[in-house]
Amino acid sequence: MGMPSGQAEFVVIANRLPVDRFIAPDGTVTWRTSPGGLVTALEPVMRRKGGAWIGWHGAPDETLEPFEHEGINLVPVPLSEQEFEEYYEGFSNATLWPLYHDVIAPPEFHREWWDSYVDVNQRFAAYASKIAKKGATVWVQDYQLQLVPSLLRGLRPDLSIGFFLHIPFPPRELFQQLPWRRQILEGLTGADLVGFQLPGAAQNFVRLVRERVGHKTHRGLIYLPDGRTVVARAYPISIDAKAFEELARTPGVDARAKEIRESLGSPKHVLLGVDRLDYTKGLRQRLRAFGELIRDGKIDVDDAVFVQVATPSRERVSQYRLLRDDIDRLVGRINGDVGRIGQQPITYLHASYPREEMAALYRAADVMVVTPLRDGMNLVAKEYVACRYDDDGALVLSEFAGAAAELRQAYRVNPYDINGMKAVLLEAIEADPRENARRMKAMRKHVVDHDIDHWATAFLDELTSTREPHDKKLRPSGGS
Ligand code: ADQ
Repeated sequence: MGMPSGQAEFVVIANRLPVDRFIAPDGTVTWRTSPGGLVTALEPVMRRKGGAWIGWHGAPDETLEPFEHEGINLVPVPLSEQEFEEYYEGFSNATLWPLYHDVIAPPEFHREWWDSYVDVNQRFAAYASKIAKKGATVWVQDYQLQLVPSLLRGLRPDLSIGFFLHIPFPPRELFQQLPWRRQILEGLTGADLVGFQLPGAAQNFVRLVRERVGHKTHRGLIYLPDGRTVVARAYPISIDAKAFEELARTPGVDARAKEIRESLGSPKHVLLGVDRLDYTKGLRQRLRAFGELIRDGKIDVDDAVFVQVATPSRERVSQYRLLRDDIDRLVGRINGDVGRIGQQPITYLHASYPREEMAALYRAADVMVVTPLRDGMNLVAKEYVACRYDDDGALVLSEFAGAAAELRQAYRVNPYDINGMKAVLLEAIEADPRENARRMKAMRKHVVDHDIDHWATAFLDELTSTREPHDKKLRPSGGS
């Protein structure tokens, strides 16, 4: 490896590097930092500590040397085409993703996918063990890398290892389906600190470790036979709220928001949904509810427009292809059934936008509709709130999004209850501006006080606080 071994005091390990590659027509290659809160939050720590980020660079069957980008050392991990299919599309996104999201889609269990997941996790751990300085802090991200904590601890017992799960952690009734349940639990207990979005997820994890692995636990603590104590706790992730607000206040964004409303025919009410095209996001339910409100005559097609931005993702996984066709058809049907010439009730876009355009969309929307069937957090809800600096606008939020635990003043919905959702959508559309202001103000305060920096600092402070070995007398662990 090009990067000097054993130099990094702080290491982030994530499935993807925080950069995207652009190749100009003349062949010059440039890397651009991918938009995302995680890099922004970790950048200062990275710079201060000479940190490194280990992750896949996005192209299969290609090996790249480590390189520096905007002051951060990037260490690309190669994946073969077959590993991309089995470890990433397969085990990560067709086994773990649906299993951890309430089995909304049936998870597939394939032994070859698991083998590939183990191999790739071993590779990530090996890279980290090579570049981390003695006693360094390593932060492993998300469900693709749940075995890395214990694999890395096996190689480098001197490190402080943290893990954060961005998606929900399921209750035992669902987790038990996984043929490799014990290996995953043991993989995670290699970390000193295991972070989740919600306290309930941390409780699910601790309970499973007690029952399945047989370790002694007390509340959020797990006592291991080797004297280590693993802490499991909730750290709800957030956004760079200040940056979003500043962007939203720029004249360019303001002008663009007005332009968007005009292009939509200056309707009285603009409703907005912004999601990755994913079956967990409740797109079908929300569009049905909106279509029925027009059909029932509760809203006039001349008064309201629903803008749904859905970025295609994981397009080679069959569940995602089916979903895309399903939503395409539904939008066509609703527009065909209740639209008029020059009046399409749903404007549907498969696009990925720069931040400025996202901020302009948030500024243009009177009602933001976030209705996942299950979501670890949902940053879109927080981004909308951060951009509403006039304390106007209404947020409709599913009770199954992690964000619902914090954004308590949102118009709350159960996305499985279409009639309930219709009633709440109507309530949000017709709400008194003073009522919306009261709600938005409280939510904005929360998001500003609990931003991404607050999240990263809280996690890293706990991870780097020293913990003496516990003196619990433990029997050899059992479990299955
Ligand atoms: P996601 O499932 O991807 O994240 P979310 O939290 O909503 O969901 O984050 C999506 C991000 O992508 C937002 O920052 C949003 O602005 C951006 N985005 C969405 N559509 C876009 C578009 N068309 N163009 C440009 N940007 C777009 C996972 C979990 C979540 C958890 C996050 C972070 O599923 O529950 O909140 O990780 O932990």
